[in-house]
Amino acid sequence: MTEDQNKNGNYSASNITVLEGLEAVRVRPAMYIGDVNFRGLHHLVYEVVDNSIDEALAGYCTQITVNINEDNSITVEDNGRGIPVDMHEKEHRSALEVVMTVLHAGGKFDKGSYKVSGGLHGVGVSCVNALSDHMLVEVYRDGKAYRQEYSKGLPLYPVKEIGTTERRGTHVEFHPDPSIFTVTEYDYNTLLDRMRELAYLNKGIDITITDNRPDANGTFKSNHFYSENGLRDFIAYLDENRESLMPEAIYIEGERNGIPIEIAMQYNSTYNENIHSYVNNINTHEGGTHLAGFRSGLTRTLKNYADKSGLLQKAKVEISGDDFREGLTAIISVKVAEPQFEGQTKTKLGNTEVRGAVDSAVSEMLENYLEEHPNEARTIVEKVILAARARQAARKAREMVQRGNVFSSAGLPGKLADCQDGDPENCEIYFVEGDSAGGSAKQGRNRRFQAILPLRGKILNVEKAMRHRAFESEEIRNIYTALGVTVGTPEDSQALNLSKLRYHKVIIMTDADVDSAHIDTLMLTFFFRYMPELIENGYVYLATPPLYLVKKGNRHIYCWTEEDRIRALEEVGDKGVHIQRYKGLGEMNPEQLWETTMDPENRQLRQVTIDNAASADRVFSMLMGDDVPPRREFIEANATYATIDA
Ligand code: 0RA
Repeated sequence: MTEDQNKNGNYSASNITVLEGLEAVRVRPAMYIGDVNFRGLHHLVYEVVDNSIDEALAGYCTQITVNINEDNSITVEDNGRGIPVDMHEKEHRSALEVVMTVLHAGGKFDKGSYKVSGGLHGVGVSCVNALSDHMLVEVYRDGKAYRQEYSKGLPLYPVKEIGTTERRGTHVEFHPDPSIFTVTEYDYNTLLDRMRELAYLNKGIDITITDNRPDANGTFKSNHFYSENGLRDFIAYLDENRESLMPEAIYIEGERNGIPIEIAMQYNSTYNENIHSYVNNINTHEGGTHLAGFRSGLTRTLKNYADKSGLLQKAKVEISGDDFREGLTAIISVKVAEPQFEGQTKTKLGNTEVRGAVDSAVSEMLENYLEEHPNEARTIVEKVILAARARQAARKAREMVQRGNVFSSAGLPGKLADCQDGDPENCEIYFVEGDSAGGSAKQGRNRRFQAILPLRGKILNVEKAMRHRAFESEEIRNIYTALGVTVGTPEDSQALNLSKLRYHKVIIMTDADVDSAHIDTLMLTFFFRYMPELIENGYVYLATPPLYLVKKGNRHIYCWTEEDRIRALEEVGDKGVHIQRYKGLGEMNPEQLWETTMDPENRQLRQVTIDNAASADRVFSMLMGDDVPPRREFIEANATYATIDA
């Protein structure tokens, strides 16, 4: 505790509290920021930006800039009021120091309104400070500039005045502590997606993000976001590659029982439901009461309208809740004073009062909309009727899928080479492209815990297919039956029952070429649209076969990248060396395939995660939709998966 600082040069109770707090964060960082890997690293930025967003929502800030610096430190600047710097009576130090060093100090300086943004973990800037080997804050307030610096959360000196200024606002710089994080390099696209999302969710704020690390061509990236129309702009962005059925999105903005509610929705010609929900700017992947309120309000209002219009009786078809959401893209954003987050990943809103608030806002505004827009109303009802008809066909197909699962092994696909272990936790299934690679994999595998399902070429592009077509596809049915999962609960007819999942690692294994990248994308599209729970729980992986084998005498070095290859050549010298370029899995014999790609000791599995669901949604609609030119551009520009962090 020798570094503990106090104006009087001695310890006080509050100093000790600070040290204990910071120590707790450094000992168990994952408890505060989720993890110490890629996600946690990026979470630090969101935590700092959230403070500026709060200042903007309070009405005092219009501009936020984010910079990734050359050393992978981050600078966040805003033009808000600036963090207060006056002396804190009890604590004998500046308010700024308290905000920066005391866990959960944010609330002590209440701005008169509740804190609306706030990361999933909502841990505050002091937590970022504790996990940074260096942090610097400058405040520009009342014509003066102030500064303080920290290391691992401890101030290096008391807050000092550094001069006069015309500016107003806060400047925060931090460098994540490499002894804490397993990954220390920031990904521009990940931060970019989040800044874009924040700009749409909080209209009227200017957000600029810049990457000051030169890329291979020596250029720098910078993007500016500003949304005038909020969620309406967000919908237009998400549906850019889909064919809209309406001239503009339906928009709802208002407040119910003190809960601000903003919703935009639009029907398109696809068959997918794309609903993204947010609470206090946090994406609630698992939904919750706000989503339930939206669904019930939407269903009831549209059903009433359809009944009244007489179109329904003519169609003679029974409509279910799902039918109202086919081809619907919607964003629901609510601000809740004391959100209760539940669920496996703590992204499900539990506050019961929100359900009725959203339901009533949706019903009232949608009713007005339908009255005032009879043409759009008719389009929607016709779309719903089509969906209901397709659903009846889909149910038959789906029942076939589910019936298969009742007879355990007897019902498994003939092509599946199953494993012996009965505990799903230990088991893996490889989806392998083509029968020849499938053959190698079957011979090379460890049959105790590894199952192989060869896939015939390209699976159905589910982005363009109606649901019953997907369930009719033999390959897709094989995937369901092999995995053992069933679809549909009384609550949600599209939910996946994971309790019967037979393998906790679902591995896509394809060649390392462009065609295979397309197969990977088709598979991932299928998992993203039909089994998102599988990805969310971290069960989906991509296998990575090596690109080269460098051989000299009896030395064999497998190489996964160009750099690996260069390093290998340096190691063995290039005299008498033989380099084999693997064009496909089929070129490897079973032993090689096991050694390089399947053996848990040596293989490099990439876990598929969804960092930003809205962005992933848009990417999939672009990659797999009808509009070919952007797809080609995208594939040419991106060797790997844009927002799918593998
Ligand atoms: C506490 C009180 C006030 C402003 C802030 C915090 C504040 C914090 C951050 C963090 C990043 N940017 C920020 N901008 C403001 C209000 C102070 C007042 O009443 O003037």
